[in-house]
Amino acid sequence: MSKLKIYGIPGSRAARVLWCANELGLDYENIAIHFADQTSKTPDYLKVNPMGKVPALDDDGFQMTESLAINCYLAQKYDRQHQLWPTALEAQAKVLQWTLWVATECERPYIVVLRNRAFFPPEKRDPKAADEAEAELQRPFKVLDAALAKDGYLIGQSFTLADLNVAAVLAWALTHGRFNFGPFPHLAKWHAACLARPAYRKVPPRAKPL
Ligand SMILES: N[C@@H](CCC(=O)N[C@@H](CS)C(=O)NCC(=O)O)C(=O)O
Repeated sequence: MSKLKIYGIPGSRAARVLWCANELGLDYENIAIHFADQTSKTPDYLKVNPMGKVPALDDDGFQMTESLAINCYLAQKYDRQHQLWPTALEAQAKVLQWTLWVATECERPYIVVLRNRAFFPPEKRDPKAADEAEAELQRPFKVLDAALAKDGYLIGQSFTLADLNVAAVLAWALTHGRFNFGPFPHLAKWHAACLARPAYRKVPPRAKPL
């Protein structure tokens, strides 16, 4: 059996998968494919991810892409303690609900904010686009804040893959995006606690953003 391979530099969406693999205590090789150079567009890598994007996974010959789907696979396969991946069907459905929610309701406007406040060179930033995207995020952030108000986690009273996937998508909100989480105290507290987890802190610091 070959070692699990996670393709993608940590300063990319591969960080989401590295975090999950660390939570699960997996032994893996992180292959430093960069999204912004040609390493993600070589014929060999395109066989792994025909989109030419990172991350991608190779688990002893089983290959897949999509950061949040990879995390669902890893948690279902390797979470023997059922900490990240709950046992009840309804709780598993909720993990998928929150995972798809963050991907469809939050990620696009969130990236627009990051790009226009931090990642693009200053002359290419569009402050209006950033403000509009941040305004769009108020509704999902309000929903997230309310969902966290009772127990501090998205499902039950402990950290699951739902928390990991949602927090991972929003991971650079404070460091790069300069979001104001002030109106969302439960979200702010939960987000800080998620990013303080040793498994997240083990992900190497970002050399370059997204
Ligand atoms: N939905 C994909 C998005 C992957 C993605 O866009 N990755 C970026 C880096 S964070 C990338 O590889 N971009 C290179 C490109 O667009 O060619 C996922 O979550 O895995």
